[in-house]
Amino acid sequence: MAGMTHNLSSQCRACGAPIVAFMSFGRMPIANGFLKAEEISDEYFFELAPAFCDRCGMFQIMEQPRPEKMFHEQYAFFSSTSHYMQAHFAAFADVIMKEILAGRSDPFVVECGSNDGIMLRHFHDKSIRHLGIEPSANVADVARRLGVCTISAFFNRKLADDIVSEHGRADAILAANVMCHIPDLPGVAVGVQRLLKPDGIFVFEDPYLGDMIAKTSYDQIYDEHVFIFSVNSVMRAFADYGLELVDVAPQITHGGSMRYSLAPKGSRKVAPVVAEQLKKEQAQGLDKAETYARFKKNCESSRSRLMQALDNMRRDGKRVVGYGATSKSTTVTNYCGITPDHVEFISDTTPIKQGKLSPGAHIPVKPYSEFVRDYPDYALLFAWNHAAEIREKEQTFIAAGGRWIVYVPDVSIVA
Ligand code: DWN
Repeated sequence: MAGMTHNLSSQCRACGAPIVAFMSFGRMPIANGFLKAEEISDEYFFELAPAFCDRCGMFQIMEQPRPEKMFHEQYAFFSSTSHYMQAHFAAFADVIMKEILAGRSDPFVVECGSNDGIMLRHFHDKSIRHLGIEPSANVADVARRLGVCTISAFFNRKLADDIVSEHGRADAILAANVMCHIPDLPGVAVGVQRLLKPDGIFVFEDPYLGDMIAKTSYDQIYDEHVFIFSVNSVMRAFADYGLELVDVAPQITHGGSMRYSLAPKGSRKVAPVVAEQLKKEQAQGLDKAETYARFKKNCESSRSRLMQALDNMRRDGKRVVGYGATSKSTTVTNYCGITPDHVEFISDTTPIKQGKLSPGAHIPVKPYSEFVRDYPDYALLFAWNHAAEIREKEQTFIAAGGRWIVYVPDVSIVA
């Protein structure tokens, strides 16, 4: 594998059983690979094809670009761009402090993929010992400037051992929107097992498979998301490493996520909600191949309906602008065939994305001021997971006659 530009697996990354893709989204670029015009000829592509493991229920992509291609010193996603997400992570930190750390002497918290310090800064503010692990050096720098202790590295068993030698074991290991990015899940599980105190807890959250299937939010599938987890697949993946799933809690973030709490086996009571969620997953058919065949059909129909709407708008001479140059939008634009003829530009508040082109589709990304300067007829809501926050602050756009094009859970035009 060394020297290759991608990880290609025909075996389940969690249990090793053979897996076969049930559909393909086609040739896909790096989701956060915003680029300059002169970089187009070197743009990297891979095949985005998801598979479902019949044996352990793990939903995953077959081929993933090497981590260094995705997470580096020019990483384009900064967690703190959303006010709602800031509030979410403040609340997450609060729960950990109150329910896990309270009463412990000199607790130590480790966060994998700590991004710009959106969660750990709350531990820093309370002078709680903490360590962030963030491979993308530019976002890690933002965290360091806030005073958050951060190292730029990928989490694995070797790093876990190094942390134990230098700081001791952790009372809590946290991760948000990170575990689903790491292809070596067994390596993570061993690392967590070694780093965690016997009475410690590992809490992570990620986009939830049940929501993705129910809403046809296929845009959650892109290079960074090697896994889309379910309660069943997480429970099984960590069980072999002595980590028991003791609690789960659905979250509204990122269009529907799940928070998983794992602890050394037998160290905590398993909350009844774990069994309840497993039942719900069975009722939803998350363990059945036909569910994924139906998902494929739903994706195709979502694509036709969205393209029909955009083609009609183009024919009628309407201006359409994208809202939020999300990672997810890379899957949508490339899978559906959306071009700069359909979408004039994408408005985004992140400076590093502005002035560049969107991956693959090459739609210009412009600052938010361009959106406000001359409102379009329609805004294609790529950042649909932040719809509540965005629609609340864009009342003037609607008052000016603008309309949203949404595609999750259904393609529709809304005020
Ligand atoms: O797991 C991941 C999730 C958590 O974040 C990563 N793999 C990468 C990233 O995914 P994403 O890019 O799809 O995340 P968001 O949060 O949906 O991205 C929102 C984008 O929209 C950002 O570029 C910021 C932008 N934005 C904006 O321009 N105006 C966001 C808001 C709320 C706004 O008002």
